Amino acid sequence: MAAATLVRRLGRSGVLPLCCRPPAWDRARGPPPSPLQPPGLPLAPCRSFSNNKIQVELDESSGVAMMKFKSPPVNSLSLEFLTEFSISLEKLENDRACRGVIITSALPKIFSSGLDITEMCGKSVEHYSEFWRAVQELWLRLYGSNLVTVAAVNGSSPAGGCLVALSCDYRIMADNPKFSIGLNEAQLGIVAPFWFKDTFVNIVGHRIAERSLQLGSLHPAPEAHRLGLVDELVPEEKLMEKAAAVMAQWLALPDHARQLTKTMMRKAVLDRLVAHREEDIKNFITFISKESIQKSLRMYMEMLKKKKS
Ligand code: CO8
Repeated sequence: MAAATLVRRLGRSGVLPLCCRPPAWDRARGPPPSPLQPPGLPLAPCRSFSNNKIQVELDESSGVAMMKFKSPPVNSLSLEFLTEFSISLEKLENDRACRGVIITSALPKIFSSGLDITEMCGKSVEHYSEFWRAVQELWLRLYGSNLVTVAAVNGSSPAGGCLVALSCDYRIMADNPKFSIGLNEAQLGIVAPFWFKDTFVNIVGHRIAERSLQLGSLHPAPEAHRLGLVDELVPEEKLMEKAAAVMAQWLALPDHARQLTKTMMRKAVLDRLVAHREEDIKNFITFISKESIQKSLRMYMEMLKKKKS
């Protein structure tokens, strides 16, 4: 399906971030079961849906969904990917059987390479506007989700990929110094917008964020853990087991108390973008349309290609 059609469909579906939606804590649900399948029991009922970019499996007995990015070569966040991602989250959010989602990658070594740079190069103003709205939409939906969100970061995660992880409630990363994570926009000659920065500051604090953003640092996994950018490091083969255990811990609390607390912590940041959304799109278009910025992005893409040869 064309990305533009998906975006229109998303618009019609009335997707709203947590700050604008009625809370889900009035959903009558029983006590939280364990997201780990007990050994020896028949497999729990599982529902799956999948699109070109993302595969989702919901274990109905635990209420935990597994979302896997599967867009080779590097899970870059194209307009189509962002739209599919928002639609998948919306489906889970509206599914009474779902209480939490673990987000990971089906590709080896890469969680997500961030925003698809080709979407920001040599395109029309209308395209930039549509693309940036989709980036905003995804962040509002993920950062404002009522679900428990756990990122199982099983590979490198620059820029927009890092934002996806930062927007979750908890981050577990594979303990491999070759995998790095961070908001490296400055290295591309571009600037992370205020809501990327706010999300980052809320996790690592002002000083670390200030230095890391100015330098466009990509932090190898052990350093990211030391800075608090990721909550835990585990050997790669234990990543999913750990993610399931963390999920069980978070789901052991009553949804309403956890959700109200999350809203209390995140609402101001979400509201800030909601209040300045159109202005933020205009700023993006003005910035990205500058010839000097276009040149920086082209040079960065060339550098990526040269690195291979
Ligand atoms: N967008 C588009 N294409 C990409 C991207 C990307 N983000 N990343 C990689 N690619 C392409 C490469 O060009 C290459 O294409 P081809 O095969 O045609 O030459 C292909 O994907 C594979 O890439 P690599 O060979 O580099 O793969 P590796 O496995 O060696 O490395 C990495 C994977 C580590 C992900 C590496 O590709 C990399 O570092 N990529 C760049 C990541 C990056 O810097 N992303 C930042 C994107 S900007 C963003 O997310 C926020 C922008 C905020 C905008 C604010 C503006 C105001």
